[in-house]
Amino acid sequence: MTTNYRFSFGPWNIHSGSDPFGPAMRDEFTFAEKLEFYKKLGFDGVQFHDDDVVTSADDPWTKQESDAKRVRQLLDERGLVAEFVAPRLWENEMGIDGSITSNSPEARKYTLERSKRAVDIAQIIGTKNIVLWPAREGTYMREAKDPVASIGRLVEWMNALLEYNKDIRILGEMKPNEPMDQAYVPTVGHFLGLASLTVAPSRVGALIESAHSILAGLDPSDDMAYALYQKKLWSVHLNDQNGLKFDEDKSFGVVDLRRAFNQVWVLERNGYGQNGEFVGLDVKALRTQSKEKSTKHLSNSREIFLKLLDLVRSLDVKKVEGLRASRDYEELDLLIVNHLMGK
Ligand code: 3MF
Ligand code: MG
Repeated sequence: MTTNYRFSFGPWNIHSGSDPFGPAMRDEFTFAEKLEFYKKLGFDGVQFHDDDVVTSADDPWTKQESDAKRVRQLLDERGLVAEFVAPRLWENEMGIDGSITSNSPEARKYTLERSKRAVDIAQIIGTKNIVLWPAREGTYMREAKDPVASIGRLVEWMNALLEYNKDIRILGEMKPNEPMDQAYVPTVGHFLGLASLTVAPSRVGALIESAHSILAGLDPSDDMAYALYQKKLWSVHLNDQNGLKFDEDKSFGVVDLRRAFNQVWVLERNGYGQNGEFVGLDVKALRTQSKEKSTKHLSNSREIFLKLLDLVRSLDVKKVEGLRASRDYEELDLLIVNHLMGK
């Protein structure tokens, strides 16, 4: 059965080019303008933070509810689907030192209430997927928090949401650092270990971002394989990354084509997408792009994925198996590189 892949991205993936060292370089498209790009660029799924859906996650619920209904209507009219909602806990002042793992009981209370609203928003826009990117759930300096208590707080947060709504699923998107110096749950392996301790392990899975695995010094395709074996790979954020530095969110495959090929390979050969999973692209346009040309990173990433998919599908599997059996990995190296070069 061949998968007909569906692609997704979030409104933050079309942006004005600001970075920690300089301001915006192009005007921001409005949310409504961004929505028009989806189908044109070949995408069907929209990823959201809670406050991508509502004007402010601190507005009274009645206002948030009407905002969310309006967004649902915009999606429906355009034949688009909401893939997930992620509470954007890391921008609020309350989350200055972490939200779930904050030392402040008041901040933790705010976090849980806001997360429950994110679940309600998800329900209105039509998705069961809640993504947890635990941005500030770690430390700037080791002694700042109790590390054991912090792990417990992450599990308690998940339990509270899983109990709050019995339909939702939590997808952990782990990253080892940035904005924090050290994250408490740095990899998918750490996260799925905790998943098994929750009140509903079958409703806790993963979203794996290529760059996040690379930043942890790991191979993204192996991280994906680990989650796929457990039937817990429910979304991906494909992109690329030049070594262990800040999270670059480069277009998929532009740094290391072979590493990208291996990600497509592991997804395709293991039925990813056959239960409706999206191929998410968490990519950013370079700051140097003009506004009119600031969506190419999305269509390029999609195109590179589809071209690599052709290569995965046309790879001579018998040859690969033969070379594995005879342990001739030098020949296998050449086979793969030649295949990538179209030889
Ligand atoms: C950070 C990320 C985030 C998450 C997003 C959804 C802003 O490295 O990858 O992008 O993907 O918040 O969880
Ligand atoms: Mg991401």
